[in-house]
Amino acid sequence: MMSTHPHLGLRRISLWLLTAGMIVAGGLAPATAQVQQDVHVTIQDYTFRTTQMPLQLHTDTYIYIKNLDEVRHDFGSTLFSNTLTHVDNNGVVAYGKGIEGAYLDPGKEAVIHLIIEKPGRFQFQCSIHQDMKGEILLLTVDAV
Ligand SMILES: [Cu+2]
Repeated sequence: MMSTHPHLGLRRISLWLLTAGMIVAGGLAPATAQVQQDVHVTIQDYTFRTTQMPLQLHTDTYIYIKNLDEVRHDFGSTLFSNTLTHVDNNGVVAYGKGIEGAYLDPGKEAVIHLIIEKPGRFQFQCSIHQDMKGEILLLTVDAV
């Protein structure tokens, strides 16, 4: 007498789903990814104004920041602390995983280059003016 084992069948299905998920993540996603993605952040009147498309993971990302105010501002994010980040400030490039942010004097620009590897929120703020905050949109589905 042969009877199907419901518990075993369920385990097979979940294993198959796991394998299919790994194939999609490892094979198809990079083929459709862009080569480079840009974010433009303008600081004016103590406000961050962001122009961007939703960002993809594992893609070269350039954040162009310009400070149009008459005071110094900061572009800081906890995301930089775990991510290899380049900050180009008029030809002087700082790099590393321990960066917390970049100060911008009046009228100055900086370019931040990084590759975002983990889904989540990309929030940033000015450490000089605590109520200046913003968020960069990531094109990722949060794990439930
Ligand atoms: Cu500020």
